[in-house]
Formats: sequence, structure tokens, C-alpha cells
Amino acid sequence: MKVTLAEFRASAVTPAAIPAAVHPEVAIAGRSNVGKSSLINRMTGRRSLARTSRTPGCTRGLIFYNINDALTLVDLPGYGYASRSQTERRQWKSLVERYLATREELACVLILIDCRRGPQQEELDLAEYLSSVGLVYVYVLTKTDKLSRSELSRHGAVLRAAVEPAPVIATSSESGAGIDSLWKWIRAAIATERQG
Ligand SMILES: Nc1nc2c(ncn2[C@@H]2O[C@H](COP(=O)(O)OP(=O)(O)O)[C@@H](O)[C@H]2O)c(=O)[nH]1
Ligand SMILES: [Mg+2]
Repeated sequence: MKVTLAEFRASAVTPAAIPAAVHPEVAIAGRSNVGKSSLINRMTGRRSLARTSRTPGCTRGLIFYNINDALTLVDLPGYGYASRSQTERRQWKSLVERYLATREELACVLILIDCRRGPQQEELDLAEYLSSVGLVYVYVLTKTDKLSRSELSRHGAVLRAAVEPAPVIATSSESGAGIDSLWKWIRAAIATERQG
């Protein structure tokens, strides 16, 4: 997809601060450091629209980006980060689950997984939760440039088997691999959602 406009719209650390939806929304989920911000930058062709960091756990709220005045990318706060307190985790859960469960305009969710690790319990739990509330999702493997071709095909096969029948798209924000396929999937998901 050709992105001609990509701009920060709002961030929300409490449910009350979540802005009214003006376009179909696409949420991006995954643990800290999996590559959410880098993916947003690569998808939009903007070097520093989303802040990337080597220090995980900086992003606490939902961040809304307006794309082409046509859809909204929503960077969900990273989860599964060990140094968080119980209270913070509870807050995370209530903020994110509230959003996922009640957002009418939410068309689909990208669940990011580091291609070298594979899905952990959090990702599988999230997928199950999304299914239970009737949301479509895709697994997006990140950082595929870090594996050789043969390693990627081996890891990819194991991963696909682990999450079957959910779709899996392998990407690299470094090389741009898979980004077109991902946009294509998103556009199809939004179109289907509109019909439904
Ligand atoms: N080699 C490589 N590094 C990546 C890629 N995507 C993200 N990273 C690096 O992984 C780290 C975390 O990325 P970031 O986008 O901030 O992750 P977030 O916490 O999920 O938003 C940063 O150092 C990025 O430069 C990728 O596709 N390839
Ligand atoms: Mg980030």
C-alpha cells in the first residue's frame, strides 16, 4: 500500500483516554522488543514515526497512528515483560482487553512473534482471546533478516504448524521483506470486516 500520510494521532494510558475511532483500526500486539515500532515505521516508510528502543518496556499506552486518512494503526503496549509489577500487568490487561473487546472499528490484529523464538503462552492466549471475541488475526514473524534462508524455512515450518490454521506472514523491518504481503492481508481483512 502506498502510504502518503502517516501521523501520530493520540496515545492513551487509560480507557477513558482512548480517542473516538474515525477509521477502521488495525492493532499491533506483541511483547516488548519484538519489533512493533520498527514494523510501523517500515509499513509507513517513515524512519521515526514510532519510537524504537533497545530498552524494552518503554511503551505503556496504546498509540494511534492515522494512515492516509483511511485507517488507524494501533500500537498496543508490550506485554510479558518480567520487571513489571502485578499491578502494572493488571492495568495492562484491563486497558488492552477493554480495547480489544469493545472497539467496534477494530478490523484485525497483528500478533508479532520474533522468528527466532516462536509463539509463547502469551501469544497463544491472546490468539484464543481474539477468537473468543470474534476478531481475525495474523501472526507476523519479525526480524527474519536475522536467520539464514534455511533456518527461516525450518523455524517457519515449526511455527506454522504450532499456530495452524492461523495465517503467518514472515517479515523484516530491516530488509522490507513481507511488508507488501502484510498490507495485502490487512486490506483484505478490512474489506471482509466491512462486508460482514
Ligand atoms: N535485524 C532486525 N532488527 C530489528 C527488526 N525489527 C526490530 N529490530 C530491532 O529490535 C529492537 C526492538 O525493536 P522495536 O521496534 O523498538 O520493538 P518494540 O518494543 O516491539 O516496539 C530494536 O533494536 C530494533 O532495531 C528487524 O526486522 N530486523
Ligand atoms: Mg515500541
